[in-house]
Amino acid sequence: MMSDYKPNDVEAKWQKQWEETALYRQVIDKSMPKHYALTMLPYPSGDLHIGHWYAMTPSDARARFMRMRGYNVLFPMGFDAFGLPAENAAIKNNVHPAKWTFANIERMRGQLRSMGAMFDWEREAVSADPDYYRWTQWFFKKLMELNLAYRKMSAVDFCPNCNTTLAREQVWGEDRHCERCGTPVIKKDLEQWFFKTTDYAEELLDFSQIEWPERVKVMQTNWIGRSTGADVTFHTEQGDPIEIFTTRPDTLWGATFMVLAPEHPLVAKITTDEQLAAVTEYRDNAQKLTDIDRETADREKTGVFTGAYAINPVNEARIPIWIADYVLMTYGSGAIMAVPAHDERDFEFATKYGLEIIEVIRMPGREESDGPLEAAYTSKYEGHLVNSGAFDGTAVAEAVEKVTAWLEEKGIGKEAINYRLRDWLISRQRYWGAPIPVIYCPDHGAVPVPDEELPVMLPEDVEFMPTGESPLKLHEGFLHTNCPICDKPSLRETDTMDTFMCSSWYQYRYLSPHDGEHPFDPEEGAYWLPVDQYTGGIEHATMHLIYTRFFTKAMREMGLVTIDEPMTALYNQGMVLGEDGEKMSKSRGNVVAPDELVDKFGADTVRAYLMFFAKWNQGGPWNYDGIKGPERLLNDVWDVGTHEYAPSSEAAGANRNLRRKTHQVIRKVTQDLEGFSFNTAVAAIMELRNSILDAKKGANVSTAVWNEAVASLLLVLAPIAPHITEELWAQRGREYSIHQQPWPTWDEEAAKEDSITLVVQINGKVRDKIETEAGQDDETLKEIALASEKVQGWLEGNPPRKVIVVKGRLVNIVK
Ligand code: ANZ
Repeated sequence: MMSDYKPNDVEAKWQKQWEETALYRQVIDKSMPKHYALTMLPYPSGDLHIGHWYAMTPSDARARFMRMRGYNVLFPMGFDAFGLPAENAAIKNNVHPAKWTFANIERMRGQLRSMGAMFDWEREAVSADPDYYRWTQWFFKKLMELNLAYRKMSAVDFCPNCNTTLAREQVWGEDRHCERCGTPVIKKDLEQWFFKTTDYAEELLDFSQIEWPERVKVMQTNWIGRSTGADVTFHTEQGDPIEIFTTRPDTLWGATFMVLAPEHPLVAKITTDEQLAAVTEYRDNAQKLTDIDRETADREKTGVFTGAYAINPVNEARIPIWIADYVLMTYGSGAIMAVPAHDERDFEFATKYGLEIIEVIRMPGREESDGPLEAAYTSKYEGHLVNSGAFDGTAVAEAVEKVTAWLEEKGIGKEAINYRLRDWLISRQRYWGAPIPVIYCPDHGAVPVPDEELPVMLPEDVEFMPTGESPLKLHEGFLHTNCPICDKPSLRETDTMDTFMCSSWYQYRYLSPHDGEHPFDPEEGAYWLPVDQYTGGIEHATMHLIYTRFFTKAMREMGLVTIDEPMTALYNQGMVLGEDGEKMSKSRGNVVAPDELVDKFGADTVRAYLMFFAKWNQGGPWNYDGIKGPERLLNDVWDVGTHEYAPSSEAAGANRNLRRKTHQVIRKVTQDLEGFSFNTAVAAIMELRNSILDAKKGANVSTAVWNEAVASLLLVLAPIAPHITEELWAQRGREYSIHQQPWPTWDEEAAKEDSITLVVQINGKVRDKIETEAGQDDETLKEIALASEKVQGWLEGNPPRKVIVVKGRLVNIVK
């Protein structure tokens, strides 16, 4: 039968009506509990792909569900509009990044509307709008005031051929070459701005106020990387202090050499003439590697002797000082004591270069006479100290604490904590970003631009071709200004801000995107904050989600918020892959285009399919055959919803069954949507559809039961397929809008299965079948089975060896 369901007509009609009636306008209403649902804002690449649909439409269904459950739900949308791709596209096609970006945004707004999501467009925020970046700049100044922003020399990746600095994602391959021209990248030192994320390292490790996936918490914890140990001061023979950080002060007596990072400032001073050439060459080579390369555990260890010696403060031993790239300048103090007997890297290094290995932790079962160690013994829990003076015999589990106390007493060292987390480098030598609002005065140094002069506008007439400099440096009108304090001719900062800065606070700007007086309206903030439910991809587990937490804590310091965390709950969706199971990409030709699907099937079917085809947090391959299931579902719903039901004379026969299914499905969908289990929710709705189709065919239920079933079907489907349900709701003469109806509740009594047939097996053979009440727990079912006369007969008075209940329907007895 051809259905007269025309999704495109239905969808256009309701999208228009929703807009005209401001159905999704979300305003403060203190009589209702609030729910701030946020999904990660897109980058305006110009085309909404299926990944956006996958991230956003289930989030929208969840937001709609919360609304029907009686919450005042805010669900905003915007664009993370600054960044490199706009500049690259501009260089390639010779269009201005602003033009490219805003044209893309316009196109994507239309595409986003086609989803039928409940976005409140009046709350839209676009980070490249002067109205927005004015506040990004204002936040920069606030961070300066709080001493959370500072300037420091730091290395950037630089392509000597393109003559430009490169972002991390523009450096490719193991040989670290330029994405554009293939030339190996070098490091260049520049003065850059940093935010002190490290000030919050400890607080960022505390997840007690947020319900985030374990995986994200673990990734953040590792990213922050807290280690406890001791700072210990060694001295060179000449008397220069060398500070080291160690997590194992208990192994100090086993330190047989020291290693400095090749960039360590002391290297130049201590290197002997004989070693100078080798040291210089090694240093130059180390420059080319990233910290990540250098830390890779399975890289062969290399290094060079400096010719100098240090004195171990605990036993006055004279030990050689080497440089090696496995020691990083960016961690601890950039120098280590090497304990080859108990550290794997040091063991490998000592073995390679013939350096001394002294065992200071004796593993249980090992004897003095067992000969040299074959590998580093690294346990912190088992064994005792040897060759360690007064500490000989101390259990290793207690040794760190005891030795640290002794070091403090002797004034050689002290307890210390180190973090892997680095301060956040926010300077970008790029055009398409928010200008850093600072003026450099010859007398006053770095002076923030006064508030009344914000925003520092990004000029449009800029040569942004790669030249090796920040493009704004070449704009005379932008560059030259006067000092806000003394009016002397001064220069503006010409770097722009990392776009992660823009996205660290966008959830606040949504609250009042047109506010000219504050970054966000405090009244809106008091009502809506924090975000109750955030959804987005796992790829943001560290950077974005650490930056926005840092930002919120800093905003608390600014007195702007009273919350400690930006987002109470987080849920990560998976990814839609191509039909071939691979990541979608143009070159593979496996890209699924949502616009075409919407034309062909309608947005509701695409939404239902995306929610149905896989568990949302897992994702999986797209399947064109698979979409037929949801397509049929919506056609059937249309069929049922538009059907004039007339019960037959002996109707009511199947009342109980349809009512039961209705209430069971309401219960199931409620629980599933609560837990983001969209696929099982759609499956349950399909079951209800089946039961309704059966009733339709038999015309064997009462009108009341039929109406309840159909209304419930539409209500539970409304968050998933918002247009068709709205249309059928209206056709059935119900009040506008279905999306403002209370979520249906279920009656436990009605949902209860009447009875089940309990199958009892003994040693795998069916021996009895017992009719019993449904929904009893396993213990009760065991008792019922064992009480059966037939079973007792088979057991012949012996207790069973084992009784297993399977799925509440089967009892397996082992005799
Ligand atoms: C001596 C020692 C003996 C160490 C031993 C370990 C085991 P985590 O746990 O990651 O914090 N280290 C310190 N600074 C370093 C740097 N800048 N680059 C490379 N390695 C560095 O690691 C701390 C340990 O890593 C420190 O403890 C130090 O080696 C090394 F049986 O000191 B240890």
